[in-house]
Amino acid sequence: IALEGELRESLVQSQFMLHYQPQVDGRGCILGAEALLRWNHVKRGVVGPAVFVPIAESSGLIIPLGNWVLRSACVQLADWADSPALAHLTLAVNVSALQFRLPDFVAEMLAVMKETGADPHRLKLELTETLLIDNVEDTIDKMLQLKEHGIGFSLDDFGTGYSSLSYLKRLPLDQLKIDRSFVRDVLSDPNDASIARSIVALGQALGLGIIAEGVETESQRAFLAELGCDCCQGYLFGRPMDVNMLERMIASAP
Ligand code: G
Ligand code: G
Ligand code: NA
Ligand code: MN
Repeated sequence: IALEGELRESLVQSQFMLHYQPQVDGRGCILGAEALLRWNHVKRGVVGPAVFVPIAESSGLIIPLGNWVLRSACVQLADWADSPALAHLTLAVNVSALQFRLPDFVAEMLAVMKETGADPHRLKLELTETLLIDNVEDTIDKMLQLKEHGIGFSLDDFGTGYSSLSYLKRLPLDQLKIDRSFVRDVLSDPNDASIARSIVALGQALGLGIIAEGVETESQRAFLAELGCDCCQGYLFGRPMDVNMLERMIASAP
């Protein structure tokens, strides 16, 4: 409850920021980044979303906060578009199911794109399987409307939730994200290896891109590449970092 009040106050005082974690292709080239929300708390220091997103969701603050995230991400995309070295970058943004379910989410998203001048083709929304539990029709409808404008969709934390394969088939997704809980022990746990292999096969069968998250070692990367998953995100390539660090990293890439 104390945190809820502080969250509300922080939104007013703009104590939030986005960090960016690189997403790379099979050659290690940075294709883009995932935007990850951070709370720069006056006393606690930098607080991660695992702590405050649940509170923001239960209090309804996730809506203004989520709007701030979308707007900030789009401002960043528009800024990159002006720089030849950065204009190709895509940005993946996490959207809470609570926000995605709002009747005016599509209108809001399109207004943000228009006001910021961000290219919708560079924006990827990360959704979670929670959206598949009820009102799948509404989810599909909204996704189709946004896809018409060029926005892409990635299914986050795939395999950890409630996804039914019949829904998966119907969702107009672009990408599946292999959850880091399967990546962690992919070399030592045959079950995790089987799950990763199955997710890759499923993605390929459905014509979807695959990205693995939580890739920390070169052997994990090589194993996933062998399975057919080239795109990766994880500490091996970079921790979530501020935008200046990301831009410097790209500038110094060979
Ligand atoms: O950055 P970190 O690994 O601590 O993120 C923890 C979780 O918080 C991840 O599951 C991520 O999807 C979620 N998260 C990060 N940024 C945002 C955001 O801007 N909005 C929402 N809704 N969730 C986020
Ligand atoms: O699924 P979600 O969007 O919540 O995942 C993003 C979270 O995973 C962020 O909190 C980020 O800090 C964390 N993360 C990113 N890369 C790695 C990694 O290589 N290893 C571990 N353990 N966590 C990671
Ligand atoms: Na995510
Ligand atoms: Mn995830």
